[in-house]
Amino acid sequence: MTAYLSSRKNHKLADRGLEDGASRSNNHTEIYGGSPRNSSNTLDIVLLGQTGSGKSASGNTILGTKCFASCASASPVTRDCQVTESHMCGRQVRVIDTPDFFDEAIDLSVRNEQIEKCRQLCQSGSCVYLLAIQVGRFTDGERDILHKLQNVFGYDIIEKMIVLFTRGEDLKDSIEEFLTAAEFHLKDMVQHCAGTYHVFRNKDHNEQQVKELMEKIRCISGP
Ligand SMILES: Nc1nc2c(ncn2[C@@H]2O[C@H](COP(=O)(O)OP(=O)(O)OP(=O)(O)O)[C@@H](O)[C@H]2O)c(=O)[nH]1
Ligand SMILES: [Mg+2]
Repeated sequence: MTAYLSSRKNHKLADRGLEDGASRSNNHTEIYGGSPRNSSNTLDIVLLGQTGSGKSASGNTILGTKCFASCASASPVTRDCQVTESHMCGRQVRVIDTPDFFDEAIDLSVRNEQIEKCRQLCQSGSCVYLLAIQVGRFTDGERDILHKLQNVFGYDIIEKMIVLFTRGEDLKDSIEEFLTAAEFHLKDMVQHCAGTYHVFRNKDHNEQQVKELMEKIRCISGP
């Protein structure tokens, strides 16, 4: 079994940090890419994952509107962390869209800047990470991504992480059947990520999938 460490004492290692080498109101207060701002009741939802995995599309699904640029592309579309703030499910939520911090198509110095920016943006007490993975496309890069994210954001990140499968419409069977038949590394990853996962169909304007996700988030982050 892969060792995804979760001990706080390992934070020092992680602090070295940079990469080496649902009733929705649609009441978006603003979109900005800059400084952290937060109140104690604010929930940060951070979208992480490989280029093209559906991070920005999932952010738009959560917010119920197209806030983040999302399209099919051979190169990374999102290159700068962006935040959109909205009131949903009775609390203030900040959705943070990120670039793929490990995509070598983006300069290492730019990626390191973005990692630092993301860290600064996630300064609320309540932060949940969504790891976007396309259904049926689990790559070598995705196998390693959890370790890389732990190195950058701390080993405890997995306790606040939900695997978010995108392109849910591509599932032939239920997600449970899909996971039963899935390769070991994917099962292992899901098991370690707060023990939970969710499926999005980002082309469907279906609020139920968002309500269900917000309920899973509430279980992890508290009310
Ligand atoms: N059919 C379908 N397409 C999806 C889904 N989620 C994302 N996509 C498509 O996948 C492509 C990539 O999605 P993005 O949201 O731009 O992916 P990203 O992870 O933000 O990519 P980068 O910003 O480049 O890192 C886009 O064409 C989306 O429309 C989904 O659930 N179903
Ligand atoms: Mg994007």
